[in-house]
Amino acid sequence: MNRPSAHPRSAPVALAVLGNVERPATLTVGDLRNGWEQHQAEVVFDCATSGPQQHRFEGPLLREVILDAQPLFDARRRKDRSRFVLAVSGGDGHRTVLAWAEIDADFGDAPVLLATRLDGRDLDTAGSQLVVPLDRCGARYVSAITRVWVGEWPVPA
Ligand SMILES: Nc1nc2c(c(=O)[nH]1)N[C@H]1C(S)=C(S)[C@@H](COP(=O)(O)O)O[C@H]1N2
Ligand SMILES: [Mo]
Repeated sequence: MNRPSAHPRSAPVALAVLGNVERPATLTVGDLRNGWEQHQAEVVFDCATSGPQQHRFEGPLLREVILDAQPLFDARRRKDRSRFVLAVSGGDGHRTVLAWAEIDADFGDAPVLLATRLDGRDLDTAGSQLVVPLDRCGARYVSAITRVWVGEWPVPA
């Protein structure tokens, strides 16, 4: 299924890592490929509208990319880490959240990827896609990622 894109085909989609981080960054798919070890994932997920999908993704672990941006938690304190969330947005406005603890090696340790390849095709012009291998639903497989906000979940007033 094709989705309308806000980005011309020729302009690579870069994603911003921002929020409560020491080192915000803007990363192209090329940066994601060259800067971190590439992991592979064979996934099956179900879409409410288009049925079951099977894909092969490749890319760095979301955890490693975000750790390099230096989230402003005390890395030695698990309770501190457990308060952080990641909000992942696509260029079309679709967005979702993960708890940092889902991908933290001391908690859920989920092998969530920022894909650089999908079924053998490079995603440089399409943009990176979030890969959540343990999800049975496709909704969090956000494509054409434009930003990942990282921060502490605020205490409600
Ligand atoms: N940017 C963006 N990513 C998205 C969506 C979307 O609407 N926009 N839909 C999600 C949903 S609901 C599903 S099931 C999968 C669909 O993946 P497919 O396009 O390979 O079928 O993409 C997910 N990623
Ligand atoms: Mo879906």
